[in-house]
Amino acid sequence: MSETAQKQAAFFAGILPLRLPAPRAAVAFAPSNIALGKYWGKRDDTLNLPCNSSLSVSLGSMGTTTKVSPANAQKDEVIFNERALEAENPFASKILRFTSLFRQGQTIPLRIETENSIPTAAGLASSASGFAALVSALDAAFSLDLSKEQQSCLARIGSGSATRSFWQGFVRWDRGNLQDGTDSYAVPLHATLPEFRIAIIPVDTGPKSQSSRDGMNHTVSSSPLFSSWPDRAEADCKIIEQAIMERDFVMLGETAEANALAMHATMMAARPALCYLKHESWRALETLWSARKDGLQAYAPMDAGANVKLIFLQDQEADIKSLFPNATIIEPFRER
Ligand code: 2P0
Repeated sequence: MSETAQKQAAFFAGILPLRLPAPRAAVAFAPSNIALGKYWGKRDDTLNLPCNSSLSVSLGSMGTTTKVSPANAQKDEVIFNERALEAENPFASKILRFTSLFRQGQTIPLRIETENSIPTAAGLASSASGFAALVSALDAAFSLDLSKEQQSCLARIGSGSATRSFWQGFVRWDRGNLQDGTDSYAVPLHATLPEFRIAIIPVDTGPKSQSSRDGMNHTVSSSPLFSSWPDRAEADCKIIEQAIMERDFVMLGETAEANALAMHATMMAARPALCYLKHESWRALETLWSARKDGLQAYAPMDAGANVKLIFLQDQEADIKSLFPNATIIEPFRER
């Protein structure tokens, strides 16, 4: 076993019981999320420990539903959007690698059926909701009754942003301080903002030029601006949380946009430069900034991709729709 696999196996062993009981069929849903205070940079690449805390809003019914059940044959099966995948498929192998860590070497063949309700055209990453739904379904299938915080910790090994996909609404992922990673998980914020809206403006729905994982590691190791990022990002999370609690949307929006642009600045200063934004992304940002001078209250928490996301309150929705007719509007606090 490689050193990485050994360290990850020890982390799973610290949370899960030594022997898993026989599984039953179980289904779980997890929402996708968009960070308002971004996670960018790891202090430990094996345990996915971040350099800074991050804070997100979940996307309501947009997410992943995963069913885990005992396999029909003696081998694992992965079905994605009703299509059986070969074990070598990159998506299937990521899921199976994680599932093997969860089983801790026990031979328990599983059938894993997973579906995304995120429109492909929205160009949203699905690894956050994917790993959160997988962990929730595994927890239920093996009747483990792990706490959400424990599940958040486990999902982190699959994908950092998955820590935040166990709750609806606003969620904070605390960076933690321990080297063993047991204090780095997400918690929900007890605040709702029913008028909160998200617009997703699709720019490019193809694969990214560089995965977030590679992009983060490249930024940490080569960007001269990165040294100032963790403290700034930590402070921004605190300001955003306070703005949420005080229902100060302008403070929330301005800080989230500034935080996202600072993240992009650290990437662009990397050597060689890393830029996820495309011509169309900049055009949308210029349209936004120009409309803001005329009174529009909307802000862009740009992610590590070309698609543009806007946050605003309900009373701005008509203006957003007329400025960006192809936007998908999400109401994260809508009752389901
Ligand atoms: C975030 N992103 O906070 C940040 C902002 C992208 C930009 O988390 O390496 O797929 O699997 O932990 O979680 C995307 O990265 O990366 C991400 P890994 P992940 O949402």
